[in-house]
Amino acid sequence: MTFPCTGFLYFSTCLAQSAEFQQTSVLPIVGQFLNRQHFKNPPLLQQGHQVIQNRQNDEVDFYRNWSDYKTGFGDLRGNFWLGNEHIVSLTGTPSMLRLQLESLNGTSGYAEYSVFQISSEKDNYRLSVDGFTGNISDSFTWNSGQQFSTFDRDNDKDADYNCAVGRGGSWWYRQCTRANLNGMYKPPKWRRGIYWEGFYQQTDRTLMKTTKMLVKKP
Ligand SMILES: [Ca+2]
Repeated sequence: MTFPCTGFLYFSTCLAQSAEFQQTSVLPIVGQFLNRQHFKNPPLLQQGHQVIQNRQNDEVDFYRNWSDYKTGFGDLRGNFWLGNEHIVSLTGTPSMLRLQLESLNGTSGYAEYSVFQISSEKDNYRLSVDGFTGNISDSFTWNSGQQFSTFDRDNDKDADYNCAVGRGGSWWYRQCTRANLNGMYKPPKWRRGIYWEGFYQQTDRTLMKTTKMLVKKP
């Protein structure tokens, strides 16, 4: 028997089987992601969690331009960025962020932020994040107040350097960052790789095997 792990059914059945997603809210957003012409009307999170970023292997290139990060890319069954426009909608009401990280050597950790919001594109998706708890370092609050950057839209704080190019990813770079979860799928000893300061030092700088970012409602 073939399990119907495609499209909307994938999220409503397959993904929901894992313990961490037992509370995941299954939203029409999944079908819309797969059907880009509907992206202009993103639905809002109603309850539970919404995964906004997931990485588990190198099948999807995260070194993408502004437009791709705006609308989202990848495969919702694997590696993806949900899209900044969707995150704006999701965080339009009070939201929390949870990050789950796992290194190739098996070390895992999490961080939670009781405040998470990004502003509109007019303000270059500026980040507001605060209220850290977790069992890894806080490597994200430092970026709060900073606008989003991609290699083709340099909004970072370094006038002489393009952090997105230098770090091989897209993030709320400042000058530049202590976390780089959209970096290249390479070990953090490589400057453009995925990393989370503090965590990669705990894990002997091995590859960050999986990352997950979830928006939660308090
Ligand atoms: Ca710059």
